[in-house]
Amino acid sequence: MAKVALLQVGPLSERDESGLAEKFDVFRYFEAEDPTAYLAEHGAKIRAVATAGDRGANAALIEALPNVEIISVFGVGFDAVDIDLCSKKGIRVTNTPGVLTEDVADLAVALMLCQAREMVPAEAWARSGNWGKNGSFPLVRRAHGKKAGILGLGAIGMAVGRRLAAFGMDIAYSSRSAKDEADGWTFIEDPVALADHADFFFVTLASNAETKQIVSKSVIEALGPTGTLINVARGAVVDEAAMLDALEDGRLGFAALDVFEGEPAIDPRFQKLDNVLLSPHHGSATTETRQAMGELMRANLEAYFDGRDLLTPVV
Ligand code: 8YV
Repeated sequence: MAKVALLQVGPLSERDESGLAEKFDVFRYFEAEDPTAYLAEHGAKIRAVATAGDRGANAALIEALPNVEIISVFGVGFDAVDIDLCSKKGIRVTNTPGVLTEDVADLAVALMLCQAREMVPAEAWARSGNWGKNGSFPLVRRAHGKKAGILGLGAIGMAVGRRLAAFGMDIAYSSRSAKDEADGWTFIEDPVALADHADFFFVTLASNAETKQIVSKSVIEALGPTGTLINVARGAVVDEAAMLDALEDGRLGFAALDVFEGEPAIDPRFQKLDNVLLSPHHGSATTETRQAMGELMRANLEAYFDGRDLLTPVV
């Protein structure tokens, strides 16, 4: 029997590419010199799509694939996939939740510690010989025992909170409703009030129309000149221009960011700020987790074409 035609939207690991090639007839869309001509030639035979959280599948791509049945996303975030259009057309969508939760939470906490303890400039101080020549590195900021605000208490927000509890932090969170499992943590629904409470403000919610720029100018100003904004969600959930203005004039103290609007081409204003710690969207980027994400992405595709239930369906 002929293999099902699958559109590969972006590069994947060798392991995933060979895994897909075993089961599918793979069309490497990301290598096409003329993507429009490529879709015009191959679009009608494509029944499956393998894509990543950042590349997704927008309406134009979906419309160019009239026979697509399933889109499998390598990532938990599916904000780059036109979910409404998929629902309307009966296209199934899957993502990779669960397997990356703990790694993203590790990075969020690492960003807090690294920013508060100024580990990047401190390392440069030791490495450059400044320590020997010019003496001790200046004093930095404490993290343990401080107030944390977590915006979005899904799996990743919970995993961040569990780690912060071990740092003796006073934890508050905002979510659609108060959660039983957040025992001992304070529910503060309003993001501005949450930011007002927090020294360290973690953004861990899903990006969608409802959460667009939920971290507004008011939230940023409530966090204030001593506060730190840590974002491991998506650039779109923060009013990035307002954040940059506030970081530049000191209305916001610090930021530690793994995600940006328009990434990987980030706003050059970030590069001039020494109160921002930059991370290249690396929350899930460990060898172990990326392997697990690839396996889950492929397992969903295989389940669909074997007629089994999807493992982690979105729609
Ligand atoms: C990945 C992510 O970096 O899971 C997500 O939503 O943003 C990340 O795990 C991304 O999907 C890979 O492109």
